[in-house]
Amino acid sequence: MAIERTFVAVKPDGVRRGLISEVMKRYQNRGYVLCGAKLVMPSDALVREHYKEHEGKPFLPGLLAYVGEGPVFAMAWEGENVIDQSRKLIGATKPGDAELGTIRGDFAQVMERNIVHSSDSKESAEREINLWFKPEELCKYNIAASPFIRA
Ligand code: 3AN
Repeated sequence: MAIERTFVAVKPDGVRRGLISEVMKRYQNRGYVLCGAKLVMPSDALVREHYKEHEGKPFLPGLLAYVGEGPVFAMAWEGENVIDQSRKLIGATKPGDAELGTIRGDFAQVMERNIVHSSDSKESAEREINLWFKPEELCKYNIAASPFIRA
């Protein structure tokens, strides 16, 4: 267990459905610390780089068009084991497999409009935070409730 940072994004469907605050609320309720946040109209190059692991997959063009349309609400969150925990908060990639109570389980129906992204490993978290944020856009601070959240 360790304090980590992860990259989370509300995708264009989530932004256009007015779900930014709903997504943020779930991370804040859990006691995670918001380190960076911004609304972005991403360039094609940025979206392509973000999804480079999917190069060559048949769904990539549709994925690039969906996310590339923007806006994307990009966030970095910090907390205990947050990379894995954030994946649990968002739920399974296929909303039909996502548990109720997760973001995708509560708000999405299909994989092509699944509202949020969250890094799936330490390496992806570091890569994605560096891709979407400049170092000066990230803040390090303690929230007032931290003594009650972490022992
Ligand atoms: P996750 O977003 O849960 O990390 P990934 O990284 O496997 O899932 O996929 C990234 C995004 O690509 C998904 N959120 C989804 O929008 C899309 N995607 C993944 N697999 C498929 C697929 N088989 N068909 C259509 N879209 C897909």
